[in-house]
Amino acid sequence: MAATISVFERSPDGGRGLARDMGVRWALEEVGEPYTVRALSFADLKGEAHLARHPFGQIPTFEEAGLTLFESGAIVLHIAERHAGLLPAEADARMRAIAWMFSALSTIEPAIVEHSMALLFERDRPWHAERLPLLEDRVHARLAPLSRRLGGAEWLEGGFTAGDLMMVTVLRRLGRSGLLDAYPNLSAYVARGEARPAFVRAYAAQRALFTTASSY
Ligand code: GTB
Repeated sequence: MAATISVFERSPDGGRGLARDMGVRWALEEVGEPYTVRALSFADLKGEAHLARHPFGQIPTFEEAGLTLFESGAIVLHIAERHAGLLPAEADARMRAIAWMFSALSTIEPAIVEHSMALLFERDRPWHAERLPLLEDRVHARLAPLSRRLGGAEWLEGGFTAGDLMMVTVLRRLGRSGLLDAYPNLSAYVARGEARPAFVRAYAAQRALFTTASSY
């Protein structure tokens, strides 16, 4: 039976694929697994039915054959563990790819999220202009070593892995901030990820929700 994932009925990103269902969709497309979508309003997210799936009332969730999961990283790891194509077979290489997934979510993403939250919600605060450069510095403190490590390689550990999928997904959240521009190899890395046929299909699928009628 196909997996079901929960997604925003209408993502605040306007269809740019920046919400966390994007990585899950991408992983499912990479391994060729079909899935169905439960599109939820913000009210649905906090209703009892969804809170039973996700304790924090968020997207994404994943359900398949009696298993219900939340946390996009755990979901992508689950997909990668059970299907060929996203993790190397050799044990050490496999762990290195998983380490990059953790790195994307716990080392790189927090600085990016903090920066984007400041742009979205703190522009009218008196301290915004003073705080923003500090947040930009924190993003650069993560991007510079990542850029150095990637160097001229195509992917972080040999072939494309779930580590790259998660890293590209996280870097895409920099959106139009321009912060990636100082790192041409990281910009090219993100573009390579976005050019993968599985990414293109996942992006089109989330965007399709914006061509159908909205409830708000
Ligand atoms: N750690 C969890 C995971 O990785 O799954 C975090 C899940 C999460 O933050 N979900 C967000 C959510 O459900 C959506 S993705 N928020 C609703 C709520 O908490 O009530 C975060 C997100 C939202 C919007 C944009 N955007 O518009 O660009 C980007 C990312």
